[in-house]
Amino acid sequence: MAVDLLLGLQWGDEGKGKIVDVLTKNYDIIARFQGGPNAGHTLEFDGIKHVLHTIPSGIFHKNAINIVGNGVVIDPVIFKKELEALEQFKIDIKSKLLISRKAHLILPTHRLLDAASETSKGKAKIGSTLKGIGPTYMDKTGRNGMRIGDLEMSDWKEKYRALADKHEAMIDYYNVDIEYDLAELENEFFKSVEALKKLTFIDSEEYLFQAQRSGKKILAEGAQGSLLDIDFGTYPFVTSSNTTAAGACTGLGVAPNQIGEVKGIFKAYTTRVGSGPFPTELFDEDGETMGRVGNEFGATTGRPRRCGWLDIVALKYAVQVNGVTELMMMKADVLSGFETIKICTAYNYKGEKITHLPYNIEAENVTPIYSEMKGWKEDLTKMSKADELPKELAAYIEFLEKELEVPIKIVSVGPDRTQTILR
Ligand code: 2SA
Ligand code: MG
Repeated sequence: MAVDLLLGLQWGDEGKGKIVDVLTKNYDIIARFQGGPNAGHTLEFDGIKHVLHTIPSGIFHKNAINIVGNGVVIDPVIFKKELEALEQFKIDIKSKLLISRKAHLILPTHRLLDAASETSKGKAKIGSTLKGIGPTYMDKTGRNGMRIGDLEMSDWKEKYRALADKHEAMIDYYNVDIEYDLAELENEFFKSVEALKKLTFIDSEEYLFQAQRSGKKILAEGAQGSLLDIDFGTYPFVTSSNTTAAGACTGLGVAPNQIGEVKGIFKAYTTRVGSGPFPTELFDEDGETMGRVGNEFGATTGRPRRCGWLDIVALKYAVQVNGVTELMMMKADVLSGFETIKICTAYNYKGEKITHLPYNIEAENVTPIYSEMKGWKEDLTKMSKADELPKELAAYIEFLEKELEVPIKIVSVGPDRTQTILR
């Protein structure tokens, strides 16, 4: 049985949480494969709005098993808070939420190192979420990290101490002014580890292998977006994991020939939070309108997101890198009321017109070339069928399908589970 993927095709915040929640009824297992508490996956149903960070977005469905895969990095402190926020829903966490022993741990000093690194960069900072993501993946690839499975060993506190001491020396090296009380942070960390240890740890690759053999339907849930991928994103303004399709293979232990549908999700416009190039970014009233109507604030940090028109050049690149087989367009409702909709179909790159994503997309090298389409005025949020959509939006969708050469199967017209149109 194949493993389907759901991935963000832009700079994150495409609406992955909502779509996983909508799709979970078709799956037995939802598995996160990369990233960590830098993610903010927002779900809305029955008048409730809930933000998940590390826990997969299938957690609200009675029958789905949720797996935190080996490619994920876990901060016990944040994880414990996520669990506490779920208590009101009376979910049987012990059987519904399984954690890979190979997932790496974010230590308090990883968070401090993230802050020290960002502070030392000044204006050139990445705009990280300060959750310790970069330093934790550095320790993973540097072969110094601590894993969930270590917590089952008797000497994990010694391992912890050695690594944390090394981190403290590294923080000193940065020579920046960050204040912290490590004893207090560690106290909270150790308490949270005890809470985490009550959960079910598994050899997730074996679990998933057996699940595939017995015909279980599995959906791998991506975090962040393709343009934040450590290899294919706008480096160095990226996150520290592979957010693209290949990341699901390494982050779960799923063989490439077991990947089925690749569901790519994008907003009808573009947003980015944090630093880095963004060719179609708007600094005018239109950008302000998108941010306000779309409520574009970081779900983890609350930072305002930068907004701009849809960038087909970048989107096509993401479709190709991921091998997307189905598209899902989110937040179409936010574009209602724009007289004209602009779509970036090519770049002027150092004086030449190009339609692929070049190595360097900094503003001094790239100017977007736009096509324009007539906008629509109708409020979409109460619509439930594809044939109700205004003809201008239908034309926009058709244009995108032609450019991207992949069908758009879902159009989302609001944050709630029910505001989802299937095509
Ligand atoms: P990090 O923390 O090291 O992964 O940051 C590196 C860059 O990756 C960006 N990044 C994100 N971009 C969009 N959404 C993310 N999740 C949260 C959300 C972010 C928030 O859902 O809104 O609340 O601010 C996310 N996580 C990481 C980050 O902005 C850096 O540019
Ligand atoms: Mg988000």
